[in-house]
Amino acid sequence: MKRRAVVFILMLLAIAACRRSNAPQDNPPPAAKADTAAPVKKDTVAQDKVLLVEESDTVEGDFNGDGKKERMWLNPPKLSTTDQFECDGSCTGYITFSDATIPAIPMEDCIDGSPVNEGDLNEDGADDVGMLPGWFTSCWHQYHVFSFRNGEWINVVNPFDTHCTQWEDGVDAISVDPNKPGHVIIRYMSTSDADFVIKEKSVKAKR
Ligand SMILES: [Ca+2]
Ligand SMILES: [Ca+2]
Repeated sequence: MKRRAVVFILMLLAIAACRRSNAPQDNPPPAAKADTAAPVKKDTVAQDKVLLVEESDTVEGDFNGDGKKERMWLNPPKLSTTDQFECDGSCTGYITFSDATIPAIPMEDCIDGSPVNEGDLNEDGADDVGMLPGWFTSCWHQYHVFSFRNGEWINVVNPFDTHCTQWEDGVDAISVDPNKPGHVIIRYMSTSDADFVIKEKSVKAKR
């Protein structure tokens, strides 16, 4: 990370030198100052949890509704080095937050994937967390949506079945129901249907 910062500074110096030679009357562009802040932010994420997480692998949002943005990411379980489709221990991944006061969300049977900032679906003032757990096999996975309430994570809606084709097609799995206050529309597929049709229904958003 230090090396990257050095490279970054060298690049800035090179750009500055370039600008000076081309247009000596120009003031230094304000954008350069803003850019230098980026690596510092990245360091902050790592220091908070003593974990080397690239900022690009994290997702920003205000998940506890305190008005301050934090970042989240998945800490995946360790995979077995000897057995295929097995973990070294449990296959539980943890959605982890840069704000250490927010407890991690354990995700059983989750070896990879990225949590999603779903916005404030249940209109309680905090962003909600969506998670499609990655697994070794199968195209069927349940989508989970969480809300932080009184120091605990609750399901905004019960986890619902989704198929990989709907994700590949870019279908939004959950959004606020504009016609029914306090409700969300979920888009899902039923494992009992062989026709692979995306269904949608309006359900109450818990908060
Ligand atoms: Ca926050
Ligand atoms: Ca919310």
